Amino acid sequence: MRNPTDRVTINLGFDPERSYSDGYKSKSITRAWRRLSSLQRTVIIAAMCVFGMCVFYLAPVFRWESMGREGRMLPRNMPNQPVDMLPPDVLQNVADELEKQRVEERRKAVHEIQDVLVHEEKVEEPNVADSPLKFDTHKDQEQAQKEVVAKLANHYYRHRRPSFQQIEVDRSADPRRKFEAVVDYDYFSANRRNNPQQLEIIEAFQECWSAYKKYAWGHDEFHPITKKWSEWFGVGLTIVDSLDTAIIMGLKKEYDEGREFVAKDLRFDKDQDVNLFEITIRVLGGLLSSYHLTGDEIFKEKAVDLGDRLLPCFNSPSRVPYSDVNLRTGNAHAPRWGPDSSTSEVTTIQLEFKDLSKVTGDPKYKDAVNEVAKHVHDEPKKDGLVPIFINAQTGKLRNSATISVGARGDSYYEYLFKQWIQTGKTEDQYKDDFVASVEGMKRHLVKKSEPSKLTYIGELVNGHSFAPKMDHLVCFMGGTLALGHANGLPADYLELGKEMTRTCYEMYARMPTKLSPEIVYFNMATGASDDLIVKGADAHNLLRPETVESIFYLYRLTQDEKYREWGWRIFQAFKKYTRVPGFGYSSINNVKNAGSPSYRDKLESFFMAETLKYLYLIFSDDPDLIPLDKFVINTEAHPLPIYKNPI
Ligand code: DMJ
Repeated sequence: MRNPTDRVTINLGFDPERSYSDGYKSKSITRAWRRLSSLQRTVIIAAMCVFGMCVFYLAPVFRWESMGREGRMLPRNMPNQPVDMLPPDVLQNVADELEKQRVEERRKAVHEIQDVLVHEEKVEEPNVADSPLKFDTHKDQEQAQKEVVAKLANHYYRHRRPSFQQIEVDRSADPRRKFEAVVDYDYFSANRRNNPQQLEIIEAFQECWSAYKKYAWGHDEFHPITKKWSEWFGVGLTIVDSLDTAIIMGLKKEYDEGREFVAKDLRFDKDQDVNLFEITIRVLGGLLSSYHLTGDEIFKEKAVDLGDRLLPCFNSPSRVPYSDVNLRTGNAHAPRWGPDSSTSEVTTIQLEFKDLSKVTGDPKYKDAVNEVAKHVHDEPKKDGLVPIFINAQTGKLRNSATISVGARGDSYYEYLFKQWIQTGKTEDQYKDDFVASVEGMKRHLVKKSEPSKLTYIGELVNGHSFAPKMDHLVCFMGGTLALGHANGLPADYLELGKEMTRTCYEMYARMPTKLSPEIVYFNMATGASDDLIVKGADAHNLLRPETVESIFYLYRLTQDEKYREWGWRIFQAFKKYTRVPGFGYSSINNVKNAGSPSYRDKLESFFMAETLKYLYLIFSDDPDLIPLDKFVINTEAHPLPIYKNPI
């Protein structure tokens, strides 16, 4: 082995100790060179070539290493000597070390990609083990794999930090990553494409938005005939309620306008009584959904402020919340019209308050609503069915009240099922109560009409007398049952869901305007000529969403094109009879009078929040747009994340 201090000496024929500063001129170097023999000249040229090559190949490496390679230490065994003095074995060691580092770098990069893969799999992969959800059945496997790979690559490059030595993926850069279940989706991507049906639905949304903006901006509701506005909560309800529809439709301008309102003008410090249920599903739900879809903290901030102001409702002796509260004073009370709260109202706040606890990490919101849910769970019921009133003082369900899946009862059943979904099917008491209630419905409420045998869900007046009456509100049930089946509930749930959705569609198709009335009675007498009876006082249409909501679920889950046809016919009927050209849409008084349906002069906020959103989604071919195994959609059509554990 060679001694690292060994030298190769070449005699150049001049005194190496003397320098240019001693007065030598370049001429003397030329003279000295000429005095050398040709052998000496060849040796010198060869040596210079070798030296030059060494400098060329090794200097960049050593400059990189000696700079610490952006913070990294030099190879531990690297001697502190000039490069041209390193013996080959040392050079070999250095080269080996560098190679090891390169390999390590690659290994870490591979791990980083694998980490992303694992994370993406957690996020993206439908829970096929316990769910019969069949997304993308139309795609062949190869195409699906390509898409997954492309997505992973995109994700990886989006999250990669600029300098290669920083190998940790910084997930906090994208706030949406905080929500374990939410898929990355670029709602405002220039690459998004809408089909002609979606474009027409977007046009309807934009017409409503711009008329509201011109005449009612910042107020709760718009009246498109008189071009006036009205207040309910005084919080710009239409903006907050419909903002996530703008996001889902990819409408950046409308989203920016709404977001600016929320950031600058949305205030809850108001001497204003509000209904706990209505403001929760529309405003709290709308803020939380916009937060989840965009990751913008302003929505969370406002949601927390509102949630805190609603909490005094739960300070009742029974913990069943009062129906109303003053946003500024926190004074909570029963409704002006009576001592009871509606059963559906006290049981349709759970998804939103639990989500608020999840995003803030503060359990106080979920504790409040879980107590109510537990209380109602423990109350005696009629085969899983509940009367539509509950007393906040005593906590007792009013057993003499009507049992209905329509007004004041509807979303009790909906939120039983959706609470089970929200926490990844980990809290079976909700599913069990839902299943019990569906069995109760089958036993007491589900009937068939004459002559067409339309399946419907009637009511038990005063808790015992059957009435063949169904609110349009009940029409959410078809979609919820279908989603139940998609999440493992029995096949007859899907069948009942399909039958109910057909009946609800018939409630539109059989009217002269092709729009459903608010309430329908079903003919039970054999020999009757028509299944549907509509009383004069029930013939109005408020632009409600429940039927298109169910059509959305049925289309997503079965891909049966007839649901798109139904959705399109309903939308065309809305356009024909409820549109106020240039000013959006209005509820109407009489669906039985195609010649003069007569405007009620109100654009309900749920038309933009729900009806147009579901219609738009019915025509979406993009399975990543609000996937049903990642989002649970609240009763006002605001998508919230599905989590994996109890909240
Ligand atoms: C909406 O506010 C919600 O869908 C609620 O659950 C029932 N009523 C309206 C729409 O009809």
